[in-house]
Amino acid sequence: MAFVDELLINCKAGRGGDGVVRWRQEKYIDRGGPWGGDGGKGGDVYVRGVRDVTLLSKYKANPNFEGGMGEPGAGGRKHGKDGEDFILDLPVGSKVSDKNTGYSFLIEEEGQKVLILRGGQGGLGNDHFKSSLNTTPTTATKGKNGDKGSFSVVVELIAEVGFVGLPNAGKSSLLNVLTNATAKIGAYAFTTLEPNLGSFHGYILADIPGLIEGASEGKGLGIKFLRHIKKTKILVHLVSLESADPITDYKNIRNELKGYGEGLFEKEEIILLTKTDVVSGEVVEEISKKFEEFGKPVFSVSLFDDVSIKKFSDSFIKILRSK
Ligand SMILES: Nc1nc2c(ncn2[C@@H]2O[C@H](COP(=O)(O)OP(=O)(O)OP(=O)(O)O)[C@@H](O)[C@H]2O)c(=O)[nH]1
Ligand SMILES: [Mg+2]
Repeated sequence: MAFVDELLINCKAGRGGDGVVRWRQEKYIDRGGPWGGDGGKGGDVYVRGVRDVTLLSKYKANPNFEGGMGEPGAGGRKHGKDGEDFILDLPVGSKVSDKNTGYSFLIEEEGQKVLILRGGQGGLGNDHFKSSLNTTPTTATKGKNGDKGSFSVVVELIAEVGFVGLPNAGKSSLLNVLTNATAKIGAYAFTTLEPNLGSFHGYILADIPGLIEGASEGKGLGIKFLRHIKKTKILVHLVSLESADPITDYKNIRNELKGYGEGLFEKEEIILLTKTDVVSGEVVEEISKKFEEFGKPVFSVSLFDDVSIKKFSDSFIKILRSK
């Protein structure tokens, strides 16, 4: 199932039940006094945070949700039953915006429940309208419609680590090696079109589509995927040594992070030089030294060198645990 991280949902709270006209049943008395009860209130609509990032894909085919209708009142001044509330589960990390009012909020925690639409009030039964002047009111009111609204839901994944880099830098390959993920890997740019997640010693790593120079102006796949790594604690910036100019590649991506804003540029970063197998050991050392001048931790790996992967993985877990 395709990963869906944006969806427009239509919601309607329940309609209130109608009030009714009823008369007390008494022997020999035609209208033994008003006795009609009020209608029940329509069900409200809530959203609730759940740890399941696949939810939006499940809603996509039919993104319409409705609270239950209130039941009509009854004789004996009986109040109709209130309509059932509708609770829509959304992934933790969803930003919900009301399309009409512009009001928006973030679902930050599992179990967090937010009222988004109120059910309609129930109508009044004729018992409500009796007075000394009118002892036999024949009026009852209809239940009110519940609130309606359209909401945009945008999911920002809750990952602790984000992988960034040019297409083909080896981000998805690394994710697959370090975690249980089975991300698609390809010897061409933009293999990854949707974020991939994997768990590394319990930390969630997010591999996002590759960035290119000008991404913040819409080049390549753009930078909208960066929102998924906004909340990460740390970025791993992968730079392939296949490139003729890894330093420029690195700076270009840094520029795009800066263009995006949201604190990504300032976020703590590990530099990871990849594909060390395509150059000599001396070149790896020379380039590593240049990268160390950025004042950040620098590691180098090759998929074909288990020792390099183990070395990076051991240091990486130490860095994560120190956060
Ligand atoms: N020689 C060599 N090739 C590698 C290494 N790591 C990855 N590759 C190859 O590089 C290519 C790109 O790898 P991916 O993991 O798909 O790269 P990516 O950064 O996820 O790319 P996008 O999804 O397009 O952004 C694939 O053909 C991989 O097999 C490595 O350490 N050495
Ligand atoms: Mg990829």
